[in-house]
Amino acid sequence: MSEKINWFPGHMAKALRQVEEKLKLVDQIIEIRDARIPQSSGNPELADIIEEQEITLVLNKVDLAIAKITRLWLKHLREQHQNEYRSVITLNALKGQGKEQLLKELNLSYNSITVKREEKGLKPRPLRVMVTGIPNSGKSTLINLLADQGSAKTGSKPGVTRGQQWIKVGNNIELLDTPGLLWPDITDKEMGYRLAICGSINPEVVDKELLACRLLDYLRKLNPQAIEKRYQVEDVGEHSYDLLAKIGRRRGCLMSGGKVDRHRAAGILLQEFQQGTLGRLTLEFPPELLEKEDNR
Ligand SMILES: Nc1nc2c(ncn2[C@@H]2O[C@H](COP(=O)(O)OP(=O)(O)OP(=O)(O)O)[C@@H](O)[C@H]2O)c(=O)[nH]1
Ligand SMILES: [Mg+2]
Repeated sequence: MSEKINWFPGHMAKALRQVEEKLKLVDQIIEIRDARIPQSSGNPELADIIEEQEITLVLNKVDLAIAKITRLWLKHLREQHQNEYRSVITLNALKGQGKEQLLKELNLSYNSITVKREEKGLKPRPLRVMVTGIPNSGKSTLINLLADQGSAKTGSKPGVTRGQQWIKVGNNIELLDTPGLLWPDITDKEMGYRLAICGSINPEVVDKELLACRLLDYLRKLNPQAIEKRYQVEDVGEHSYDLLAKIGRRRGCLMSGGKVDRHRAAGILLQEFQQGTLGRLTLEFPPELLEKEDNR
């Protein structure tokens, strides 16, 4: 595999320019991250282009992350990054856990811009919020949750939303759906793997077998029962490459001559993980937790 993960499709460069253009029009930003990878799912380019708008950080897909670690992330982000974010919220955009808190935040912002406008003698207008984040993080799903209707197209692959779209939430809020953004050079390979494992980078541009092995490394450490139960394999302690072959054999991924088709097995494993069938997993940890582990 090359030094950099080369995944930057042309439409994303355009999407970044469009986000920059629309920034002037919005009052606030909702930045969505994936609760399984709170660090890698934060786009460093976003911080560079946002000027005065306040950011509400949403850790989405909490149903797929390990709850205890999410709580630590929440504490870390609220305490160590309080100057960067207006608030940090956890969400399950599919089921709606966290919706009320998010709506409360947005209504508070609406009240505050309305008061400011009144002071200037201006009529009230809806709060304009840009929803941004990496591909597949759940931006369109969040918008549908708040708007109570299927206005935004969603899908399990990255790059579903291709253009921007304004969607109304009641009379007071307007949300701008935007295409997922990544940054052009992902030089940290491990970060790239984690993004691809969680479905934010098209798996076709990364080595699937390698990704599956990385995923098995994480699962083995944090949720080994998930592999044992799902694929009926024992001794998950062995090397991930061999474990992948075992899983392939269990799933009937065989080539002529009876050799295991690891590529197909890797596809199954990644898909099942991304669908949540393998249960909860968090791939990144707040620094406080890592320090504690180091001192053990
Ligand atoms: N389990 C779970 N799945 C979610 C959640 N939020 C979104 N999804 C799923 O994640 C996938 C991506 O959701 P989208 O809303 O299309 O993501 P997006 O950020 O708009 O993606 P792009 O438009 O491609 O950038 C879909 O299959 C959603 O059903 C969540 O909180 N939990
Ligand atoms: Mg979308």
